[in-house]
Amino acid sequence: MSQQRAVRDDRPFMFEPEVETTPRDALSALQLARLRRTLGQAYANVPHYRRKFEAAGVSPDDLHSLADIRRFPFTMKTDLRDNYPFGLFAVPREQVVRLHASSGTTGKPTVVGYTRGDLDRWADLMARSLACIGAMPGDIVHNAYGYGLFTGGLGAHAGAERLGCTVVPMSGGGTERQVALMRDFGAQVLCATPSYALNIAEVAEGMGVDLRGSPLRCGVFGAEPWSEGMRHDLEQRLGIKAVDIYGLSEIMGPGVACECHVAQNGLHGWEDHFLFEIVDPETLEPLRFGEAGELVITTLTKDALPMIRYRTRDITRLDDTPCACGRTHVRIMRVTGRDDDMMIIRGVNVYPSQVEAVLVGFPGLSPHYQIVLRREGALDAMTVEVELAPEAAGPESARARKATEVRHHIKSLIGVTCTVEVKGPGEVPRSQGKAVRVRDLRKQAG
Ligand code: DLL
Repeated sequence: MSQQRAVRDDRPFMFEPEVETTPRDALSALQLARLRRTLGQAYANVPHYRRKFEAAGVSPDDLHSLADIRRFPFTMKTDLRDNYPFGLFAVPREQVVRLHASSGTTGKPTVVGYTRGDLDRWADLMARSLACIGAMPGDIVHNAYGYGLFTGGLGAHAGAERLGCTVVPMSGGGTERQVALMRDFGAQVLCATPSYALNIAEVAEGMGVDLRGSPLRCGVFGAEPWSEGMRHDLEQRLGIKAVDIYGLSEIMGPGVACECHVAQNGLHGWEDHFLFEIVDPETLEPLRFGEAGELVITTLTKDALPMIRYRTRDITRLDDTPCACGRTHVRIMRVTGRDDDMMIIRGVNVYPSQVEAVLVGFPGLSPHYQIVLRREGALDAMTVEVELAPEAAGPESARARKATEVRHHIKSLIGVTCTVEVKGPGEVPRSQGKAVRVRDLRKQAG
């Protein structure tokens, strides 16, 4: 009971209330001091940064205000690859107690490392994020993020333990068993990618397990773009509050930013540990609060792998207006896609999340979809494969009518002409982690 009351209070439960509500000017002063230290460490200990700073004609002594960060060069994923595996570490490798890596579709993986102190701060930030999302000490946390080189599983695990929760370390896959254990243990919090959470909801329905009537209260969903429609669908099917969490391995992992369950409107970026900027992805000029562009992050407390002005490729905007939850940290609005996920179909720029926004909640459809890209002559062509809802199954002619309807909606809402294939229930592959939204057949076709 007391847990439920705390969640409904005007001032919600916070893991580190003083830091989370620090006035913005004090937060900026803290950022400046920590930024000086980080730039100094990068310059002194990482030859790559020293070379890049010197080529740009700057040194850490040139930083007098936070705005001076703009004089420093950007860091990109290619810098990590070029220095594979450990070349960007700012401490001797022996002080690195954990490695993670992202597979990457081409070439070498991106390797990241953590000192014991880095892991400690990550666990604190994840505990802070989980509490922000609505988890409470004592909750049973069912963690279906993948364990291993991916940061999701171990990141959420450490945070839940730090918050004082009981963690069930499931990882992804074996969905029927996941549902059975969620029911048997009475999980209150589910950590998963939104696409895998949808898979879990569907399997539970198929097994006749009503998670809506279970103690499950909140979903900690991230690691891939998702839409408001998907949020609504997950909340209805699971009987929870579905809350967004953001992060990336290069910066830390999950817990760089998360929504609060109070407003569910933008993700608080933890500014005592990170400096956030938005730049125009073409000109790289800084943009103001409210303007959409590429998110650039500088770490302020990472020892093993300081990142200076890391270009995330994620497109979003920042909002520094006060939030109903009382937290003062800037809000990063929902990341709708990466600029490298953008497709250009007959001259129109399209993100997969725009297609999702049309499909989720569309009468008679399930929110399972894939986008297939093919080459037709000199042009790229897009086929959207989407599934009929089980209760909407009907004759072939009904499917064809549904496909025409969806095609018209995509044309009128996104402005792009595509083919739509309506598949039978279960025919679109299910996700066990990050969903594969786009199948690109253009290269195979030659
Ligand atoms: O996905 C870390 C994570 C794990 C975040 C669990 C949240 C929950 P990476 O595998 O390095 O790390 O992928 C990072 O995933 O640059 C975004 O493009 C995307 N991404 C992560 N969270 C979100 C989100 C983890 N909430 C990349 N919304 C990022 C949209 C997201 N995209």
